[in-house]
Amino acid sequence: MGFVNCELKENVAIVTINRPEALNALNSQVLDDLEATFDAIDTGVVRAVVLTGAGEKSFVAGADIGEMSTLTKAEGEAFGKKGNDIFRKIEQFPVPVIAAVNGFALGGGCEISMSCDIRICSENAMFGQPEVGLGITPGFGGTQRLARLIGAGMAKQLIYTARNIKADEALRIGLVNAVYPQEELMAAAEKMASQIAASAPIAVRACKKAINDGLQTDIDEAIVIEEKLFGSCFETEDQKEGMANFLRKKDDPAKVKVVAFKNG
Ligand code: CO8
Repeated sequence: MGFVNCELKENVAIVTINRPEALNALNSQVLDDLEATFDAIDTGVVRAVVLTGAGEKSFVAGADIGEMSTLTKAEGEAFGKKGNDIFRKIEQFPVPVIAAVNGFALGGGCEISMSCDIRICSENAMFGQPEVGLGITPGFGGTQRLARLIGAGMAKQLIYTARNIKADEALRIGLVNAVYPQEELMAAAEKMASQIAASAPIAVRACKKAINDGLQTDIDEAIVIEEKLFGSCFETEDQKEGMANFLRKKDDPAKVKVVAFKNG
């Protein structure tokens, strides 16, 4: 599809933002293609998504500065909403999304990575919110998600100074979970996605919802969210089979088997 490719590898979808001539910068068309791609993913089959950028230089170098340069106040707000709606869709996507950050993740690029569940990156990755250097604020969720991920103090420092950081610093402050040589990044992302895909899918979805929804509320409500989602797992085939397998193992270790969880 246009600026976004989607490849299915068993239960894992690999979504690639493909505008390398502009370092995968997000213009309106890329955002539309991204939304259509996520809408088209069959979550009855797909159990994890890997999001990356085409080429070896850039994940996403930001929102398209040329397109933004002439926006009016109202158009700027509408463009911010367009990006935010799509990034929120990714954040709330029923199955986990891993950002495989293969280079620049600046402005909207850092922001889209933060709407994913997990970030891993290559050694040449560079993260940052350079917007104040362009006379704007981070407008695709950066002022909100960066503070939630790495704490308000560090987020404010990075945003106010517009300083870009390399992979090792991103790892140190908890913005990414791991750093790999460029040539190993996609294999690592796909391996992690396959591990997620091998887990009980209803339980994984419930975990994502419990963590995301729980983080938006106080601990008392959050615990109730967890209880309800925990309860919803019982009487699924996966719960019955997962627990029966454990009990079989205890009874006779020779009966151990790898459970092929279904979507049920
Ligand atoms: N927008 C448009 N085009 C871009 C962008 C971008 N963000 N980034 C790179 N490109 C284009 C360049 O213009 C260039 O095109 P051309 O070959 O036609 O001149 C091509 O990609 C290659 O880029 P460079 O030649 O600049 O490559 P370098 O290796 O020299 O530099 C950099 C790479 C450092 C990444 C450099 O391109 C750069 O600084 N890019 C801009 C990074 C940036 O500031 N990103 C933040 C943008 S603002 C943002 O994302 C706001 C999000 C919220 C929006 C809310 C809306 C209301």
